[in-house]
Amino acid sequence: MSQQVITPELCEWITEQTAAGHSAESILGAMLGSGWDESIARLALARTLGQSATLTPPPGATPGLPEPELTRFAPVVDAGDRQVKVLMALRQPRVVLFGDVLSNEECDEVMALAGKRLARSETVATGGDGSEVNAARTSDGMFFERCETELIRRVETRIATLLRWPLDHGEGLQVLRYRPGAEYQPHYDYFEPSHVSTPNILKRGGQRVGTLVIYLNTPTAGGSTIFPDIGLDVAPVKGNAVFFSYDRPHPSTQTLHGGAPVIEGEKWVATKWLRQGVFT
Ligand code: PD2
Ligand code: ZN
Repeated sequence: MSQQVITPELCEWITEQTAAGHSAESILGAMLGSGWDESIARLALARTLGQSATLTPPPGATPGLPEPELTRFAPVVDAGDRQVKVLMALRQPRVVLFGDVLSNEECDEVMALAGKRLARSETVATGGDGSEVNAARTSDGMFFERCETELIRRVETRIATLLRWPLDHGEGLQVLRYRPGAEYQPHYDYFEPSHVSTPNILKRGGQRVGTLVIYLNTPTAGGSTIFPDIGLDVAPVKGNAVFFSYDRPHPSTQTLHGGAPVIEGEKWVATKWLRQGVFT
C-alpha cells in the first residue's frame, strides 16, 4: 500500500468490527494482513477506540500493578535493606509518599555520579521515533543503566522490594536537576497510545504502569511535584519519594503531574519508571 491515510471510513470499519465482537488485537491482525503499516494501524485503533484499544500486554507481563504492602498501614514498610516510612497514602488515584527511601549519603552519591553526565533533558519526540529537547521540561538529565554500579543496584533492589515489582520491569533510573525557574509541565508518564512512536516504545516491556520520583535534595523554595487533577502538592524533601500507579494509558487515571518551577536553590530527583513486562 502506498500513502496510508486514516480516513473516516477506516475508523467506521474499526467501530463496526468492534461492535461485531472483534478485539483490538484481532482487528490489528486483520489490518496487518491487508498491508497496513503497524504504527498507522495502531494509531487508527487508538484514535477510534481510545483507551479500549489498549492492546495485550507483552509476553511475560506481570499482572496487576506495582503496589507497596500497606494492608496493615504500619508506619514503616520493609524494603529489604531499609525500613521506609509511609507518610501519606491516597487510594484513588494511588499515590503514596514515602520517607527515608534513600539515606543522605546515598542521595549525595547519586547526585555526584549523575552530575558528571547531565545534559539538557529530552522527551519523546512529537513527530518521529527519537527524542527531542522539550520546552515543557527545562531541567538537565541523564539515565543510569540498570544496575550500573553497586549503589544503583542497591537502590533498584530496594525499590523492587518496596513496590513489589520485579527489578527487570524497571527502566534505568533517570536523574533530573532543576535550576531556579526550571520546571516540568504537567504530563502523564504513560506512553500516549495515539502517538506514532508508541508502538515501537512498547516493544521494550510494554506500557509504564508506575512511577517513583525520589528527591535527592531539598530545594530552598518551590519545586513541588504537583497533581493538578486531585489538588495535591508534594514538597520535595531529601530522601523522600512519591509513588503513583496507573492501570491504563488514559487521563481517567488522574495521574496528571508536573514539577512546579523551582524558586530558590536547585532540585534534584531520581525517577524510576515501571513497565508491565521486562524492560530490555
Ligand atoms: O521532578 C518532579 O517533580 C517530576 C514531576 C513530574 C518528575 C517527573 N514528572 C518525572 O520524572 O516523570
Ligand atoms: Zn512525570
